[in-house]
Amino acid sequence: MSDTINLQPEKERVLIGGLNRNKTSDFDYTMTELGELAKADNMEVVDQVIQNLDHKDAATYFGSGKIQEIAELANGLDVHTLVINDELSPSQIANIEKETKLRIVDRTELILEIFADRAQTKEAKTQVEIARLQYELPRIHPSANSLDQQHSGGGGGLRNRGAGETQSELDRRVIRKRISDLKQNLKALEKSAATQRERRQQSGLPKVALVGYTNAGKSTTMNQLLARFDQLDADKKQVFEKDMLFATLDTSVRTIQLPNKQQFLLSDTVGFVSHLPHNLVASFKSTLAEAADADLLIQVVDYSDPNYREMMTTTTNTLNEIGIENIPMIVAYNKADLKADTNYPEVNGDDFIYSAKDPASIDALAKLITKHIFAGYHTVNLLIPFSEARILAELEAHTSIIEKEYTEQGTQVKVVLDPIRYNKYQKFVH
Ligand SMILES: Nc1nc2c(ncn2[C@@H]2O[C@H](COP(=O)(O)OP(=O)(O)OP(=O)(O)O)[C@@H](O)[C@H]2O)c(=O)[nH]1
Ligand SMILES: [Mg+2]
Repeated sequence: MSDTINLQPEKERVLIGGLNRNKTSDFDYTMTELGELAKADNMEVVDQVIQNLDHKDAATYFGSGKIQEIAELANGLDVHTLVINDELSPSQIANIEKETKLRIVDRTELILEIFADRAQTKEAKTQVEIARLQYELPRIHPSANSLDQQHSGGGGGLRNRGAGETQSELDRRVIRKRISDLKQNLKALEKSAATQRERRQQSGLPKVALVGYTNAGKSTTMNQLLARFDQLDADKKQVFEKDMLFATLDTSVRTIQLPNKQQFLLSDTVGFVSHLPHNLVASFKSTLAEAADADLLIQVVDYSDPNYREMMTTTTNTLNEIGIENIPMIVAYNKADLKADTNYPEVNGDDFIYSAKDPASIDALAKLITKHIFAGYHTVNLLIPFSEARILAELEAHTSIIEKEYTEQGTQVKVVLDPIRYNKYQKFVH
């Protein structure tokens, strides 16, 4: 239909390029990933340029012959932007821009742009803005105005504030101030998240966190577990899931209650990508605080992706980088429905093959989780005196009561207790 209005902003046509240093085996994977990142930033990848080189050129990243080749290719294809598979120095970017007349976007800037576009909550927006400003700070080019020249001989310091201050210095000062203000705001936001976390901690419920590469199906897994086991308001508690990179930037925590009334906390977290920009790692650290103190991690893997092994390595590296180690982990190979000749659900030790869209898989996953987190649980008989009605109410709300009988001495219950309550209610064991 000719009169349909296309609301999609037009995609920017780009080239992607990278240096294959030491011919590393994961180079092709990082280029594929770069292409996906570019698509996620509303770009259309027209072609790619690759150079095999042991060391990057200090001035122009690519060797000079390659730079000419890129300029000609871009000209022929009528493309004006080159996305590079690395973080470049400000002067490298300026040099390539000068020689090719192309706009240069490096990997870090690309990821930051996607994050800025996706951020929804105040916390995520603040984290991304800090990271972007930190990235921009060394990249402010001295302006060509005369104040710059006037300043070139003198030192910095207070003397030069005010009238003698150059535009770029002023810009830097404004940015530094903005970063420090944003960090203050973030601290306050993180404090309230920490308070909430503490409150959940006091509930004594086991904590399970979904982690893994972006677009693997973490949020879908969370939503299906919710729909299956927490029918009450399940649709209101659903999290955002979509076939795109970095659909989730914030951690969401939900309570899952299994049919036997055992409960656990499940958190859905931000997805990973390789070569995460340094100044985003700090924000990942706070966003992933939920995963850091989990009792069990479920690493969700897109088993149907040919690069799933590299994605798993990326996940392991990122977890290590942000200091999440030594937490028991189930490796959950998702999207088995898209992989030929694959049986699912299938459990093999701590490996689990499944499809988040298959109810039988979700039941099997719940079973596997239960086996892990409720291992230290005890089934006991308690005799609760009538004077302790509060305790009975607490047990009814939070534990799985198998039998209940009123006797003259009080209420007798057979109940499954977590290790904390098992200690706490020792004196009532009958
Ligand atoms: N066919 C199929 N698609 C799936 C399955 N699980 C998830 N998906 C799809 O994969 C895409 C990504 O799912 P999400 O749950 O948003 O992935 P995520 O891991 O939360 O991604 P980020 O939040 O970006 O890190 C969505 O389009 C889902 O519908 C599955 O088992 N089979
Ligand atoms: Mg998600």
